[in-house]
Amino acid sequence: MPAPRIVVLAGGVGGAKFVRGLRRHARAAWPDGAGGSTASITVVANTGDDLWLAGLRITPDLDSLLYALAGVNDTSRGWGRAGESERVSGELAAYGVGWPWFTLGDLDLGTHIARTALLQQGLPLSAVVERLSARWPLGVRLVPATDDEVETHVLVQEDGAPRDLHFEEWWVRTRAKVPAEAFVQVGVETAKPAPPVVPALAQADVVLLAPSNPVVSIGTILGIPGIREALLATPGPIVGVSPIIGGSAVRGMADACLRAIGVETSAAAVGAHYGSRRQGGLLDGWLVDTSDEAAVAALEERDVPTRAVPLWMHDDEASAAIAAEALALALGSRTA
Ligand code: FO1
Repeated sequence: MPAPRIVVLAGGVGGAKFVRGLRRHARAAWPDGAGGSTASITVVANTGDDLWLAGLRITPDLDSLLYALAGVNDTSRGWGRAGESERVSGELAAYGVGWPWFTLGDLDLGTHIARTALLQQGLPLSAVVERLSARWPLGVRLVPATDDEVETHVLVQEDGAPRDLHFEEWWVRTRAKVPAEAFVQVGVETAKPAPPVVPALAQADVVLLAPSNPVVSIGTILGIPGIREALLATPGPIVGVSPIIGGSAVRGMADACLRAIGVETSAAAVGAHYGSRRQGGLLDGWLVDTSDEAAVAALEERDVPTRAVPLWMHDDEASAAIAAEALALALGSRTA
C-alpha cells in the first residue's frame, strides 16, 4: 500500500517511546531512500500538564516527545535532558522561586527560556513547537492539541480541606498518592484545536492512540472542543494501544487516574472506556498485551476488534513491532 498519513494522539513518556517505535517501523516499511520515510507522522500532544513556573512556560509532554525523538532525553528518568546539571535550579531554590520538588535542569531551562521568549514575541504554541523542533531532524511533526492554555487541575482533599492542585503538583509532589476526586481542564470551554490538528485528522489514513494515560493525556486531548468530533470524522481507522499491562499501569500512575473516573485498571476496561467506534465510541481496533489474552474475547463482544501482542516497550525494536501490529490491525494487512 502507498505510504500512509498517520496521526498519533500521545502523552509524554509512554507516548514518546511509542512514537519512536512508529518512526522506526515507518522508516523500514516505507523508506524514502535517505534514511527517512515517505509515510507522514503527525503527533498531537497533550498540553494539559503545561504550567507557568519561575516565569517560564513549561510543556512536559511536548518536551518528553521532543527530547525522545531528538535522542537527547534522559532515558532513565523518562523526562528531561540527558547529561543534565542543576546549577540554576539550586539558585531558584535559594531564592524560593519555583517548586523545590520540581527539578528544572539547566539544559531543560534552555528550552523553557527559548519557548517563553518565542511566546512573548507573539508566536502561538504550535509555531513555537515547530521552531524548537526544527533544531533536530525528528522525522515527525509535533503539534500541541491546542494553542490555548488549558491546564489540568486535580481536585483533592488535603489536610482535611478541599484543594485544587495543578496536575504537576499532584503528580510530582504527592506522587498521585492523594486521591484525585476529579480532573478539571481549566479554561477548556473556550479552547480550540491547534490549527494543524483538524486538517491532519481529516486527511489521516490511520489514527493511533498511543499507550498514554487514558484520562490525563488521551482524555485531555479529546476534551478540547472539536477534537473528538474531528477524530470520529476521520476517514481512516482508529486503533489504540493499551497503557495497562496485566492489570497494572506500566509506568505512570494511570491507575490513580482511572480510579478517579471509576474505570478499572485493566486493558479490557480501558478498551471499553474508549468504546467501539461502530457503537459511538472511538476504537476500530485495540491492542492488549499477551498477558491480557482474556480481554480479547471481552472486547470482541463489545464490537472492538482486539489483538493480544507483546506490549512492553523495552527498546525501539519492541516499540516498532507494536506500532507495526497497530498499523496491521488498522490497515488490515500483516505487512502494514
Ligand atoms: N517528574 C518528576 O517526577 N519529578 C520532577 O522533578 C519533574 C520535573 C520536570 C520538569 C520539566 C518537565 O517537562 C517534566 C518534569 N517531570 C518531573 C516529569 C513530568 O511530571 C511528567 O513528564 C509528565 O508531566 C507526566 O506525564
